[in-house]
This record gives sequence, structure tokens and C-alpha cells, in this order.
Amino acid sequence: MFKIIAKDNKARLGILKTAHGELKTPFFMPVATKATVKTLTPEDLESCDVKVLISNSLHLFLKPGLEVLEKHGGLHKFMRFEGAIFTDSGGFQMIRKGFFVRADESGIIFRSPYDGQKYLFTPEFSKEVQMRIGSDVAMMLDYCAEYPASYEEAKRSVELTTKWAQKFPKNTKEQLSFGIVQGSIYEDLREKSAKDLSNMDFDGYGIGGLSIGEPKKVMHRMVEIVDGILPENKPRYLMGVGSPLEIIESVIRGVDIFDSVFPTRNGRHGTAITSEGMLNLRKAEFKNDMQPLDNECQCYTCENFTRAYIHHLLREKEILGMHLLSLHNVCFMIQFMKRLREEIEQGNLEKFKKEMERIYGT
Ligand code: PRF
Ligand code: ZN
Repeated sequence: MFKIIAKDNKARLGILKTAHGELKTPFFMPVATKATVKTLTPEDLESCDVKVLISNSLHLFLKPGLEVLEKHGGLHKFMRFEGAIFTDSGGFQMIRKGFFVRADESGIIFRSPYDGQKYLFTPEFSKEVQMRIGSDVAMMLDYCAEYPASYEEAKRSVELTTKWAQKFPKNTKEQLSFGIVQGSIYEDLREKSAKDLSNMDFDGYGIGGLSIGEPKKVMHRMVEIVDGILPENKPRYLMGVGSPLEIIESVIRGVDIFDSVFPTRNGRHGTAITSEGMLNLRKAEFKNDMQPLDNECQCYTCENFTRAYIHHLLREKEILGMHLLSLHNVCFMIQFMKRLREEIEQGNLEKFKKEMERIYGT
């Protein structure tokens, strides 16, 4: 299912086989929480060469519900996306207000913010929901502790996550199952969590509970510890990361998979990710700027429109501005990952990192 093709120090170039295509790692997944990458059509995604995205099984379970999805023949058909789809379990929604009621050994009780109804998500039920949704990769039900978390709270998150990992169905046809390492910012807990899960036959491993407010250095340290323990021959997925710099910093430490709202959220907020750095198109300096967002980009937005036009759309609160920026930003991230894979192949990662630090560094 996962094959490593080349390495540059700890960085890996690989292929992950799924029921909807072979994915070259390291890759980045745009986020489609509610079965849409916000503002983008499937044709837009295809134009950017998006081969994989991540949706959220808890959100989809609550709305529109499994019956509607099954009536369409699953999520791929529902949203008309033919690439690979990961689904998150809802473990992360624990720390988002509005869903979480409580957790114990049996699982998590969620409350629907729509009608107040309560549901017990056991590890087995979480997998069943993701199977019925029809995603290609199911993330296990995990316990994501908030940041900051006391040692006791973090310890409980690891203990429950390990118990749930044992019960989460694996080796299922068609759909891969990924474990998720927790442990907050405590080195011994991260070690324990990674060891506990390594002994189970998951197809890959999420690294959860990071990028939620802790210092960058701490996140890097946790990734180093975990990647030193997880099995070499399985893909590692740093959940909820990130930006170009964060991705390089993590790939250098052995991470293969990423997802983030970074391109779409920035797009909706008027910011373009470009080869010159982050540009806030709302700024007055772009009022008369005849250049495309990024001179090196061949996306639909950059081929057809000026910065001045996008500046105008944003100032007038026209929704096309958000769409054009989101499209460019997602295309940018996909192009960035292609370049990153080439640099790994050529053993050039350190040099590439320095170049990116000059552009995106603070
Ligand atoms: N658990 C799950 N999904 C996640 C996370 C997690 O810890 C994170 C943490 N950054 C993002 N998405 N299940
Ligand atoms: Zn572009």
C-alpha cells in the first residue's frame, strides 16, 4: 500500500495506493469538511491537479446524514470528486465548541448542534460511518487534548486513544485505516502513544494534537520523537499542518502527508500565497497593479486576471474575489508539493528550505 522510492536524509518520497488512485508523497490535502473545498468546483480542483482531499465524517454524519450520502452512492459521487478522499473521525471536534459532550473508554458522546440529539461514537461505529461514507482512508477515533493540557489530561488522552486504537477495525478491503498519535507536548507521552500504536496493524499514522497553539519548536520536537518510533514503512500524516515552511520543516523530519485550511482560509480572507511571499490583496498598493497574483503560476486566476482586478473584487466584497484567490492558493500548494518532491529526489531539500525561509520567514 505504501512504498518508499527515495530518501533525502529523513525526508521520504513515496507512493500511497488507495482505491481512488496512487498518491505521490509527500502530498497536501485541501480541506472539504462539509463535502466541499470552500468556493471550488470539482473542475476547479481538477484544473489544479488535486488528487486527494480530506472531509469530516462527524460533520457528514450530522448533515446531510448517511442516508443522503448512500442514496448518491457515497461521498465521491455526492460531491463529484474522483480522486482519493480521507475522512477525519471527529476526534478533533472534541476541542471545538458545540459538539463534544464527554469521553470514556467506550468512545465519545457528541451532541448535534443542529437538533441537540446525542450520539455515542465508539471506535467501531466511527469506522462504520466512514465505511458508509465511502472514503478511501479512515482516521481512527482519537482523543485530542486541548492546548495547553495538564500532564494528567494528556495522559488520559493517550490512554483512551490507545484503547480506541485497539478496537478500531483494520485490514478492511477498499478503505485504509490510520491510527493517530496523541500526547500533547509531553515527550514521554508522545513516546508511549507512538509505541502503543506501532504495534497495531494500521496502514498509516496520523500525528494529532499539534499545531493548536504550542510553540513551533515544541511541535518540531514532538514530530521528531514520534517519527523516530513509528514504523519506517508506513506513511505519517501531520494533521492540520500547514503552510509551506511548516511543511518543509516536517518533511525534513520524516512526515509524508499534510492537510490544512491554509490556502482556502487565506483565500477567503484576501491573502494570496505566492512565490514572492504572502500578499494581502486588499492593500492599497495593489489598486493599479497589472501583474497576475504570481508571475510563476499558470492557474486559471493567474492566466486571466490582474492583482488590480482581485483587489477591486475584495474591496467591493464580491464573492468572485474569494473564489479566484482560493483557486490560486490551492493550485499554489499543489505546485509547491510537486517542487518539494523534486527537491527530495535531487537531494536538495536543505537548499530549498533556505530559499523558502527567505520568502516566507519572519
Ligand atoms: N485529531 C484528529 N483530527 C485532527 C487533529 C487531531 O488531533 C488535528 C490536530 N492539529 C487536526 N485534525 N482526529
Ligand atoms: Zn495562480
